[in-house]
Amino acid sequence: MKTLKIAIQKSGRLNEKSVELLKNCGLNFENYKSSLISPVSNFPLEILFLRDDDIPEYVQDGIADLGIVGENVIQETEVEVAYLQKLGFGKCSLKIAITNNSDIEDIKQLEGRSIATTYPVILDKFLKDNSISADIRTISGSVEISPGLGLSDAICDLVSTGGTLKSNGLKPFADVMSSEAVLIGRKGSENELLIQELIQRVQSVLRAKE
Ligand code: PRT
Ligand code: ZN
Repeated sequence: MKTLKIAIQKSGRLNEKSVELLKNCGLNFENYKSSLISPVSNFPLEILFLRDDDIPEYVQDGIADLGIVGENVIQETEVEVAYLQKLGFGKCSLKIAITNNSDIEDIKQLEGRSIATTYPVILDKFLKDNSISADIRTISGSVEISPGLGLSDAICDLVSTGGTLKSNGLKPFADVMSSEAVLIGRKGSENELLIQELIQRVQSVLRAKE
């Protein structure tokens, strides 16, 4: 029997919950911070620890059979993967936010304005859907300081508690998408039986939590 591979985040907001979910599925593995691959001793499975941004492509390309990643990352990387199960953690929303003293009151007023984001693909679709043409400024991080520095009129970033927006003098203005961690798989994988077995275990862990 071929060994399955599942890709999860190596470190960050989804790591701990992903590891906990797999352990609750009865899978025995060592969770060494230094290793990139961890074999499961009681199931034909290996766990790959990766940057979250790389997970959708690894699954699409068949390097991993399964993955756990935020929906926001999947949408941004525009890959073709199968959504197998929503996992109920890592919940957040991608929002456009403006400064507390901004003159923008209606979403149409974003026309011609600049918006800083690390999610240019999703933002571009949202703006097109709303027939708005704005200047998307793609940056790699610390998006929330950009309006204060005069680099943009608005930002588009993930929000969970809203604390980061608040402490940077920003307020949420428009919802672009909501997201949570999901289990993804490759379309047309040859390991269907083992994958089904794992999905069933994941679903019974989730049901037990309800
Ligand atoms: O190193 P690697 O590339 O793997 O990780 P990363 O730094 O890219 O991602 P990480 O670990 O920060 O987030 C992983 C995933 O967690 C994201 O892709 C989302 O699906 C999910 N998630 C849930 C969040 C948040 N909540 C969140 N609040 N990701 C980021 N944030 C950030 C947000 O960008 C902002 O800076 O937290 C800040 C806002 O939080 P609040 O609580 O102040 O609103
Ligand atoms: Zn990342």
